[in-house]
Amino acid sequence: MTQSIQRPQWADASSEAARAHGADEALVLEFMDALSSNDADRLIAYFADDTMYHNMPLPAAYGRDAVHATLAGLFTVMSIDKVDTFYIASRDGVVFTERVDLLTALPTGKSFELPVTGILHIRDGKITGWRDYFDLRSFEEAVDFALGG
Ligand code: HPN
Repeated sequence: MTQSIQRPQWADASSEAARAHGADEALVLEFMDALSSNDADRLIAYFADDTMYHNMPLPAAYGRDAVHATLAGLFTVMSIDKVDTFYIASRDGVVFTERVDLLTALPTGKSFELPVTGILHIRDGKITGWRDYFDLRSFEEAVDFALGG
């Protein structure tokens, strides 16, 4: 079944700012599409060795092995069903995204459309850093499951 996300009223899909300009932004949109594979082995191929991943309300992961473990751990308790990137922009290898990620907590089966601002650093076609900013409590309350411990 194809999952859909209700776009916020302010998200203008016809804006040029919703489309990738340049290789770094194209890579990030490809990666955002790949997230719904929920396959840590596939996703880790996008990352450099000296990388980091930080869901800002949660502990950061440094290095490719730690990023892989974080992704694999997340996918034991939640699925990423779809990522809708409304706006994307970049400068000097730093790519800014404004998105809604449709997530499901596996223990409860409840889904939530989580607004996210994500910043990805790209070097030579690989992710060297990924930080996502979001309201963890809104997710946890909506899906009746605590990721924050
Ligand atoms: N980027 C994502 O959608 C996955 C991050 C996990 C968020 C946990 C609420």
